[in-house]
Amino acid sequence: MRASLRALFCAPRKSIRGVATLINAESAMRRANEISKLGLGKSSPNPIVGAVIVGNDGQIAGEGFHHSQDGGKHAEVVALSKAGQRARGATLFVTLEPCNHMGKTPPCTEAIIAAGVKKVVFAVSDPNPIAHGGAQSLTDAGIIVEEGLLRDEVAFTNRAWLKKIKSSHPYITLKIAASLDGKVAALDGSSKWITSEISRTDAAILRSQCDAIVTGTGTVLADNPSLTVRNIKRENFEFKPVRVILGNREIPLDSKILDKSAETIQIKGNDLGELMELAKSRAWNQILIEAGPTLTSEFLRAGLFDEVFLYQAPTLLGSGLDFASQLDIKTLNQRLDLELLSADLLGDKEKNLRLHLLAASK
Ligand code: AOF
Ligand code: ZN
Repeated sequence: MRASLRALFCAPRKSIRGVATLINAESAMRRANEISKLGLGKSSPNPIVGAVIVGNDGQIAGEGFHHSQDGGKHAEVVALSKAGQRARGATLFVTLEPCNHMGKTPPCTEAIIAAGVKKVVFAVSDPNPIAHGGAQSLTDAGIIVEEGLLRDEVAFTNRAWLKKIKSSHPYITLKIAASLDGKVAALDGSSKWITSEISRTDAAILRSQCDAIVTGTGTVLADNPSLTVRNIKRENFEFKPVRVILGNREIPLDSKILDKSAETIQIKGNDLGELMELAKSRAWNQILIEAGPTLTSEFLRAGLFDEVFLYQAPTLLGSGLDFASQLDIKTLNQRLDLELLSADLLGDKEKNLRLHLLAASK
């Protein structure tokens, strides 16, 4: 931690009855990072952002996160209005550099200056050319500005939007549910259910965080999935990611994916470029691929993925269908390496494994 931050906030200490614990700079930013995640799946085309205001008494005076169902208010403005008069002389911790532009809402820099905030600490500078320049405006107004506290952690949390804003392409998450030997179905095609209920609930959280869920006609015909988000309680949000079907085959009109519970878009053929164009035109931050071996292999082959969530059940399916069976790898040096980020055990009695992997070059 930088010396100046240390000077402003005492280190956290044990709470004595009646004396609340003071919050230090790192904890405040960590809190901002945590609450920013509440906006996942509800911020597109905008970023997820969290803001925490620490008052002169060293206590949290207000906090907020960005989501689209709040008139598009930015996190800083939500936190400032919660803090009210306590924002005067306070420090604002925010995950993204405050915006400097008149967009859907007025510049956050103006609101911060007007509220009498003394210091602003942000984690990641804003790469959006329209909004950029907040740090300079705040400095010009005499506010102490510090950048970079928990930068890597916060940038990882906001990785989808940061990728989208820099490349115009959405962040692509592949979800795979397989047996221990990497099969997504038995030889006869039966596949319901390989992974446990807890794994499936966990995967539903992934759905809730994405703007679109992509599958293939093969999966629609084999499994008749609805690809909706059910039973996810977060801030009373309703999650309705767009469902996208790729492929040439006709699907029955009464397929669940064609029901009214969310928008569905069909792309004839397997042109991933067309999907990328659609994502760009909608400014989606993140898409989730929940498809069978053919389409999953296509994304892997094309390098069109950023991360993989592989849910594995401790069961063997022998000569069933491999999730990457169409990946035409003939020799070891053609292999596709991924970076293993974490491996978690899900469940209690019936345990599954969740591997979180990143595309190796990212
Ligand atoms: C947000 N929420 O909490 C912050 C943002 O389209 P606008 O006018 O809402 O502006 C969006 C830009 O503002 C966004 O791309 C980012 O650069 C900046 N900061 N945006 O949606 C927030 N702090
Ligand atoms: Zn703003």
